[in-house]
Amino acid sequence: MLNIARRGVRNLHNVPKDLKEKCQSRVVEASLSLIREKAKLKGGLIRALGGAKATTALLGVPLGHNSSFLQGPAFAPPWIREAMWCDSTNPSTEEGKEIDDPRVLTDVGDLAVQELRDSGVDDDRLMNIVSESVKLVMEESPLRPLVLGGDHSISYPVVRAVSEKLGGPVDILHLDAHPDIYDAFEGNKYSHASSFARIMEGGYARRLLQVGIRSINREGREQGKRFGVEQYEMRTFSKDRDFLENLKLGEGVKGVYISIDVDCLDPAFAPGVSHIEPGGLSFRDVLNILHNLQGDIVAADVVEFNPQRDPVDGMNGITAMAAAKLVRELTAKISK
Ligand SMILES: [Mn+2]
Repeated sequence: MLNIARRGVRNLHNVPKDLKEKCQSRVVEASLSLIREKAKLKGGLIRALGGAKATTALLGVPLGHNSSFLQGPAFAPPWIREAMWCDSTNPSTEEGKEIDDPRVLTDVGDLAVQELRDSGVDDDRLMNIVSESVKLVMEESPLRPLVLGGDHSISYPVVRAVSEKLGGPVDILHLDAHPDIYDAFEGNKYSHASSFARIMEGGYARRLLQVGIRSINREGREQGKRFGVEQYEMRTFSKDRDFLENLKLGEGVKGVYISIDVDCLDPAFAPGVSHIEPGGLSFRDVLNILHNLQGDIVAADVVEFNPQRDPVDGMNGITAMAAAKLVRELTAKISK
């Protein structure tokens, strides 16, 4: 269960190549068809209701095998959804949006990542499929994707899709304990520790602001300089707070993308992550940054929640509720 990377894929060695390719293509098409049809259904409903200029659409990408340590984030999306709709709280976000209004929030379900990998789809193709699924959501005005990870490797294909679909770069606000900007990690260019190197190389972001950083080495700083990344480290957060709580982003580009690694939060607030790194942001710090941000949020992701490390047996644990509240507040930020 822990090591899902090794499931499935290696059992296909004896299948004839042409049969394997034919079956793979059908699994790929079936996976994308489900996302496409759900996006059409939800988009049609919202357009019929009228009055929405931007509606947040959840898209789960349960992918965990590009983690360098644990793979539990592959199991996160259903836990986040359950916590979002937990009766212990109500559907109102802090600033008064109602997430049970389909014009504010809808859901197109999860991409069938494990089924794709079980059919032998490799990562080059899988990343393209993730991008394709994001574009299918964006096809259906007024839907805007809020992607539930998954490990942080998914941000690369998601941001790429958003930028390609909108026809230019975005500004990215990236909240994380780590810069995730290694050229490659343990030989994996798709590693969850390398997603922002791929994004910057691709020219998908004009500005990249990294906030909450407190585990960074020389390569992380050098890569940051190389790509012109604005890295705000926790050790200077008290000095940077005023600036970070009054951000204005996305002008002159296609909008703002927000990527939240749950480990940006101090482990006191969110212990259910793979890489526990003390000295992080409080939940209120993150909300202040989000609530006060000015800009058109075109898409977002919440990644790296690891339900296998959340207390209370993962059952509505504290980190699930934290991740869910981040999703709820991001929903309010995106929808209009
Ligand atoms: Mn991280």
